[in-house]
Amino acid sequence: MKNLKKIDPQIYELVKREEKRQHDVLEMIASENYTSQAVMETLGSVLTNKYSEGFPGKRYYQGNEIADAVEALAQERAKKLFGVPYVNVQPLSGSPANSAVYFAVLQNGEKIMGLSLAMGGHITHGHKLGLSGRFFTSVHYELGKGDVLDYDAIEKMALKEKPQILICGYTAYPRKINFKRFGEIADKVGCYLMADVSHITGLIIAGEHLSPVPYAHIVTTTTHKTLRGPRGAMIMVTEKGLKKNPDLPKKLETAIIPGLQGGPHDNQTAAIAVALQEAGSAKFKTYGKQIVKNAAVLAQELMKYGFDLVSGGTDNHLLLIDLRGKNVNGRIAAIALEKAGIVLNYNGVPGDMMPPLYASGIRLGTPAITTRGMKEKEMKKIASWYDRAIREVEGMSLPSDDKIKRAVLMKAYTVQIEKNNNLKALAKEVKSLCAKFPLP
Ligand code: DSN
Repeated sequence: MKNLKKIDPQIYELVKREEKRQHDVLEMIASENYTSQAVMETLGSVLTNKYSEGFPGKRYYQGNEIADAVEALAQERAKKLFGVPYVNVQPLSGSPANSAVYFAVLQNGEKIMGLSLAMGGHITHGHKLGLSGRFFTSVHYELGKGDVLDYDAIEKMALKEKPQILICGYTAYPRKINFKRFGEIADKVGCYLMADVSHITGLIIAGEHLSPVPYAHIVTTTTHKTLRGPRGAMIMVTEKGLKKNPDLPKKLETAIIPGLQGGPHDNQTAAIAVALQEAGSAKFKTYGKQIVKNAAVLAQELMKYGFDLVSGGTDNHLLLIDLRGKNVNGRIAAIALEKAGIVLNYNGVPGDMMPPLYASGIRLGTPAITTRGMKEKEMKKIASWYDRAIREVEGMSLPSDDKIKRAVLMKAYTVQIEKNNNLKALAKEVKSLCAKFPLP
């Protein structure tokens, strides 16, 4: 980056520091990953200079011969990889993708039904503070016994509520999703089934999770999580979706532009195409399988250390730890773990009484560390580090109902964590492990 260094040393310095941070820590945010150099080269290409409102062969600006070819290639690769007849690769990210689906399919006030945010759903699945909950009617199902999906209860609710769109696919759910059962429920209701598989796309490609394509009408996914591409998203219409409504592709295109977005980011589209090509390789399948193996070992080991895993384990790439049993607040734990070189996010857990900013759990995942080449042996070591780090903050819980006391405690605990030499020593051990597993 010699030009950047010369023109803007401040940003150059920040990029370099971020590169070092990403290298030196265990990146365990379940939704993050490291793209290949090829993806990054494409993102930094001249394609960023172009305006291409519209779609291949029907643009509002001239000079789009190459942009057409790039987008058509991305579409073809996605269609082949997922087995769908239509794909839109223009959504800038996951939230715009989901919004575009609602914009295309619903009239104002019509109903969507998804898993509640508190149970592992996503803000764009009808949360009242987001666009989907504000302009449409939303109802939410909850997890059942054992903190897993209760399909009978979901069916009962869907038949009563009669949503126009039933949503499955989650942001903090560690178990497999029975898309077939969801498809049957949607068919009984006569509604659309939208599967938001952002978190598990890579696992679906690797054959580690059932694909929603035969059962859902519409599938949305981000491209930067287990798929390991650039930030971005795609909306797919399945054969079943086309049969229900042959106008879906047209409606989705109109929802993207002029509905919600302007010019597509052609550099991003091209980078998605590159990621899709990478995801079609045998190597990627091995990668997807290893993500799941690693998560399973990590879960087993963490449970040996007395960690309480929501639903009692994991079937996919992510784990949700309920820290109430350890008497540690989730946010405090996340701060302590970061001090120890392990990066993740604090997260609500089913039945959480704490506000989201002070949630009682942590969410972690194996996609990024698996990209670095870590395997079962490293997972065992990492689990022992979680144990050591959390021991340092055991007892640091926060009250749910006393804001002032919470703020005082939060400050005091943060200072203690900052000074904790055991956590600093741990960060050195983490760093030396990371040194053996370079970034792509
Ligand atoms: N931010 C993503 C995640 O972490 O799951 C969802 O939008």
